[in-house]
Amino acid sequence: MYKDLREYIALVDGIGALRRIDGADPRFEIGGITEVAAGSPEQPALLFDNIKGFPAGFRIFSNATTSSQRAALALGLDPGLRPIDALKAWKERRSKLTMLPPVEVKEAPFMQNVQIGADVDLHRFPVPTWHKKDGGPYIGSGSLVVTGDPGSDWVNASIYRVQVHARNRVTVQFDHLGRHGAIIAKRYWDQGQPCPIVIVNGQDPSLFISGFEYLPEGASEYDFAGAIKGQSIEIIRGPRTGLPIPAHAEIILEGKLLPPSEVTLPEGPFGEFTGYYAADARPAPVMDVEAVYYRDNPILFGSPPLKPPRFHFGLPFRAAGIWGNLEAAGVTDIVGAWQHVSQLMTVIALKQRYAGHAKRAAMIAGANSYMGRIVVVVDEDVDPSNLADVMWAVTTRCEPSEAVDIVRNAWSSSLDPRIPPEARAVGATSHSKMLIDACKPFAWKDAYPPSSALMPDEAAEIADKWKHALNPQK
Ligand SMILES: Cc1cc2nc3c(=O)[nH]c(=O)nc-3n(C[C@H](O)[C@H](O)[C@H](O)COP(=O)(O)O)c2cc1C
Ligand SMILES: [Mn+2]
Repeated sequence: MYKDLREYIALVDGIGALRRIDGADPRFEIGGITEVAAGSPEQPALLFDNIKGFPAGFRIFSNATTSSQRAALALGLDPGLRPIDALKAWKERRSKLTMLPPVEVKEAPFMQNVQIGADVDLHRFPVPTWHKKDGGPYIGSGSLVVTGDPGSDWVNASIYRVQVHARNRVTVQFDHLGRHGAIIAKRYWDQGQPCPIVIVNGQDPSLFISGFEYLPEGASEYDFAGAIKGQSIEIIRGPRTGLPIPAHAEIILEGKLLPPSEVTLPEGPFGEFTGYYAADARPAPVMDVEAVYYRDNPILFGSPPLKPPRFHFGLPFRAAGIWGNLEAAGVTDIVGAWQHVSQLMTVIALKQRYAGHAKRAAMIAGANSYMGRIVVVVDEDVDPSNLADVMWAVTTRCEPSEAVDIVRNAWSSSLDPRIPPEARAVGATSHSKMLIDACKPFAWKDAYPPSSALMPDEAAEIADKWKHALNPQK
């Protein structure tokens, strides 16, 4: 498996999925190219060099894991797997992972270049302004934010966006106060102390995936990344904070997150994963950047939120979580789970065994679908990862007057663009969810007009057997 981001980029290049781009402008253009590439059929990863206004070698890597193939590669799965099989393989591995704590090493390449105190200058990096109406440049669009609990040895390392405001000032944005970074920071602030903090940019993709996982309080994303790789993450201790830092990362910011009672800065707006700006600039905690370390020819890792279906991860990892939730709740015969429209629509495929089986799955999936307004349940002959097939089932098996339910006051967030202004003003961010039962009605499913189409496994077998004739160029 890859040791660091550079080895991962070489693997991506090896499967022909890397494009190199010279001369782009970090203000809007790199974001624009990233969005166009993420929406194109090949969805290539991008390595920008000779960035306008910056020395050669100061690079930016984007669209790291946006295709299903590269999401599989990042997990160490065969990138040739069909997406639904890759997600299934991940769901199975994920349920059996053993957390693996990091190991300390003596040296880190990012100590090749050190800026301390008055030397700190984030403007030396080509920090992109990703979208046109963004409030400023974001060095953290996929960076790990590392904090340590003052009362225990819990180290949290998850992803929160980081905006640059001045040469040594950035803000960190917690979506809500339940974020682990926010919980830990508050424990320092309540004692009148700033919170020691490290921002890690250009970590390897196992840490990017881990930083997005919902882990329980007290669990470390470093241990989960080690479990993904089957090998401990190598760390060194930050000279100022003592916090563990992945030794092979590219660019590190070390310092303190100041108590908001002392200072905040207006953060955002920032284009969100829904494809909107749901919130205007809001006050956010400020990090005083005391030191910056970076590798020679550093690679800034960027994963800006983009209009759906473009998403940070080409496999819907949250759907793997929901699939696991269904099994844990005792719902049998689930054959697949997927999310479309960047997590905003959840689909479950199952083999109906009893009346109410499909609705049972729909309710559990709906309860756990963050911000998702649409949940669909389909029979086992429908591939949940294929949106056209899912809509075929909806239009030919679902009688809306009988098989659609609306659940009110369900889980969404302030990022939801359809929360009405008056609700948003009082912090009410719930929405309703439509549960669509697109399965054949259980009572007469065996008398349902038979489908003329191949079963998905039959289609896959034929595609494999005749691939030379069907895709002569490959
Ligand atoms: C690219 C990317 C950007 C994200 N940006 C934010 C953010 O700005 N604020 C936030 O609270 N969560 C953000 N998230 C979601 C969190 O990383 C995710 O929910 C994580 O599980 C939170 O970890 P925690 O439980 O340790 O707080 C982002 C996720 C990704 C993949
Ligand atoms: Mn956490």
